[in-house]
Amino acid sequence: MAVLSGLDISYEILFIDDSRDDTPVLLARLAQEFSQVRYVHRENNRGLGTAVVEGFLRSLADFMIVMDADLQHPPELLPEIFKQLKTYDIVIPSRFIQGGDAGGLNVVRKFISWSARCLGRLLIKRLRDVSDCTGGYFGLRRSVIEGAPLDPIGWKILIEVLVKGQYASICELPYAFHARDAGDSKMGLKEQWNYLRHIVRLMGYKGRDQKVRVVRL
Ligand SMILES: Nc1nc2c(ncn2[C@@H]2O[C@H](COP(=O)(O)OP(=O)(O)OP(=O)(O)O)[C@@H](O)[C@H]2O)c(=O)[nH]1
Ligand SMILES: [Mg+2]
Repeated sequence: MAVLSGLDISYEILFIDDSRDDTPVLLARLAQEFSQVRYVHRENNRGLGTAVVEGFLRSLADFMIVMDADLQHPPELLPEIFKQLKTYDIVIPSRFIQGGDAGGLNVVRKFISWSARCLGRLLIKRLRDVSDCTGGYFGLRRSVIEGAPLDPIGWKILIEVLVKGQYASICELPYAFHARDAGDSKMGLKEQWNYLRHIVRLMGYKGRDQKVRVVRL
């Protein structure tokens, strides 16, 4: 909110919460205090990908930005993402272009993340020109996913959007992904397995051919 209040836009922050702890109590308090905050609490946790789809369905906005709730995705980038969404259909902050940094991951995680990206880009044409297709920070125009049959497995909602969405342009912005400073990671073997299942399912998806321009800033 500190970042967004400097912009002359109306916005909302929508939390999709699958927790089993006291998070809904905290979110209710926040929503009461700040009219820009809304939240949805789901009883049956169906994972990060479906949480984002739920967010898309609940939002009425023309421009939407997806980010992790632990603030590893720097909110300082929100104004730039928003600005570029006026020109491009999808805006993807990337750790892997000049000026970007994936320092928040240890060596093992970096290797797993690199293999996952290589595999996705090798097997799925629409991921080929995108340097950070496995990240969770991105912005999009509503028109990209309107009518798209989004049905992700696991976490990687961006690959689902890139394969099933309708868009003509993508903008990549460099950013630094810093280490989490509290709590435990939820990324584990199960999510890596889900990613493989997701890739296999998307390989079978017959989308329309579309020409896409990818611009790196
Ligand atoms: N709604 C919902 N969100 C989730 C779920 N699992 C993870 N998330 C969100 O996804 C983000 C990424 O999960 P993290 O555990 O932080 O994993 P990571 O950022 O890839 O890796 P770390 O560097 O270890 O934090 C979290 O910050 C949450 O916002 C889930 O089951 N439901
Ligand atoms: Mg995290």
